[in-house]
Amino acid sequence: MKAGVVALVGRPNVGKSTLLNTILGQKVSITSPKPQTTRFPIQAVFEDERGQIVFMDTPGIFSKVIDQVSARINLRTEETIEKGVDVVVYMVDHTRERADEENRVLGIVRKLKIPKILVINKVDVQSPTHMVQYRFMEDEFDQVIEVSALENKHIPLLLNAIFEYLPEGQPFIDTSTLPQPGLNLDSKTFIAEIIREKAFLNLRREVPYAIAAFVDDIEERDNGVTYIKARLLTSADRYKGMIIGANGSMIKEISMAARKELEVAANKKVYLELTVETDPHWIDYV
Ligand SMILES: Nc1nc2c(ncn2[C@@H]2O[C@H](COP(=O)(O)OP(=O)(O)OP(=O)(O)O)[C@@H](O)[C@H]2O)c(=O)[nH]1
Ligand SMILES: [Mg+2]
Repeated sequence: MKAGVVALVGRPNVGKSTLLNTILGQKVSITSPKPQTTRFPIQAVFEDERGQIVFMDTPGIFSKVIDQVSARINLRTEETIEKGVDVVVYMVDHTRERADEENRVLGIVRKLKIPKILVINKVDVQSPTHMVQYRFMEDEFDQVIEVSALENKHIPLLLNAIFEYLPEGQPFIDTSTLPQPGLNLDSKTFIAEIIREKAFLNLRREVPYAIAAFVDDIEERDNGVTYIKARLLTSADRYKGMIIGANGSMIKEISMAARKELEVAANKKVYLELTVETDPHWIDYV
């Protein structure tokens, strides 16, 4: 049997969380077209007859730290990959140029003395492509695999490679004790993440980077409805206005999208009471 920890690393937006969701066959990590959607390492467990893989989805590392949020996020990623990881899956997006940012992440990964798999993602997209620039990195890796995380292409090849490099051992996470199948997140955090994803998908420009989501209460009512009380916290009044939108249209949109997804995930009716607050300490919830 094989068992170990695999870190998914790469710059923002390459598709790390999408890959994790595809491998697990369920949503465990939120995704969006905006960089640094993932803010803290998310642990999810994959098991089959070959053994157990504990995946760590990490936030994409920014080359230039532009604010307090990304400084905190970068640090978390670096700390995660420096301890207790058996195999690193380094993901790149061939549709974007390599640039400085990639070199920064590569610099961090280069120092690790563990097996490394280079995963070139988004091969469902043919153009634009900078494949040559990424193929150039292959000497530094034990194996290179081209995949489409979104379209579930070549994922079994990747799993084969991971099991090949994973150490022999017994599974060390008892998945039957996890709050949700395969996923090591409590429900408040999971719900807050779904809400934050909908905010990321709907809000423009810098607003997503000035918010945090927080769940205050989850209650199973007698009528079978799950009642959830949650808040979006933001740094400034001008953002609060944008999150609420004209006549409350934006917050309604975010709230409805989150509720729909939570209803499907929980297979129950959900009532979501979502409010927006300006909170100078919002960053403590990031
Ligand atoms: N065409 C295509 N798009 C993809 C693929 N994988 C991911 N994407 C898209 O790329 C965007 C970013 O995906 P994420 O999974 O959030 O990326 P990430 O690497 O986790 O990003 P951070 O959490 O910000 O570091 C989303 O819009 C995805 O739908 C793929 O294989 N093909
Ligand atoms: Mg992510």
